[in-house]
Amino acid sequence: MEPLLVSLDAGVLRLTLNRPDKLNAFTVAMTQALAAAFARAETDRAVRCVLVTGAGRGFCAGQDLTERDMSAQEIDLGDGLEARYNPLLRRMRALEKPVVCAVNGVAAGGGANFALACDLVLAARSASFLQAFVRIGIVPDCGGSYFLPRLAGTQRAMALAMTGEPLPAEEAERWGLIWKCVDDADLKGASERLAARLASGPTRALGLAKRAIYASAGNSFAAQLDLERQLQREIGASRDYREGVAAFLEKRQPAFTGQ
Ligand code: T3D
Repeated sequence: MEPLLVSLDAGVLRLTLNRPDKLNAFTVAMTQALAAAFARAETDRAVRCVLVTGAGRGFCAGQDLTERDMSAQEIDLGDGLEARYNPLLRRMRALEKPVVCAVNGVAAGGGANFALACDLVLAARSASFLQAFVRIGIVPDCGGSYFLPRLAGTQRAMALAMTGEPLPAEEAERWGLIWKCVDDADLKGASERLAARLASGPTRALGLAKRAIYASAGNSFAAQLDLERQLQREIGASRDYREGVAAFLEKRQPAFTGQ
């Protein structure tokens, strides 16, 4: 069984984590397939949005714990992060195209933080986010210690990391960890509609907006204004900008091509 299902249709690259019996826990093969899919999204102009979800009742239970050789004298967990997870997360955040995540069930450990690394996160009402790391005696990784305090504040981040208690999707929405919680039956439709809308948007402008918003965490106000000027200068040369203004003046919907 393929650990990751990949399909491209109408500008949307759909990635489905596909180990439903193991709640889509990450294996080496799955993270390698994810890296390849995001590499494709970088270069394939037909890809204008990425939509990630999980097969079955869970979204992703983090690293597959059966892959570790627990009989080894020394275990270097940093190796897996360096070789697979960190490059994947950097790649997702740097991709100048929107990445939508539809969290269909429990998202635990690296699975929760992989979801939070996506640009827009929708979750089914029955889903939950679980910083499972403490339960097995390790620290949050896959960007969790970066995302959680920024999105939810230090106290909430600390509580999630130190208790390992599941955070229900509705609470995750109230805390600003995710964009929206929807009824389970609506998750597929809502995430498909969002992805389709983004895939027919002004792709370059969406990508540069993503760059600007992520850059703001490390920038002063003055530096951010400079960045906005630089990006606006760049996007002002795009075909989509001309199309957007023409459509407004002609009182019609714009037909953006992503150029
Ligand atoms: O190692 C490194 O490289 C460092 C990097 C770490 C990144 C990480 O992600 S560390 C965190 C790893 N994940 C966890 O610790 C979570 C482990 N899973 C759970 O705590 C629970 O499964 C859940 C709370 C997520 C869900 O519980 P529940 O009761 O709904 O389902 P379940 O029965 O526990 O799981 C269903 C099956 O999936 C079960 O298999 P079985 O017994 O039916 O054959 C279970 O063993 C399997 N499964 C769930 N999570 C994992 C897993 N198998 C391997 N690895 C998992 N992480």
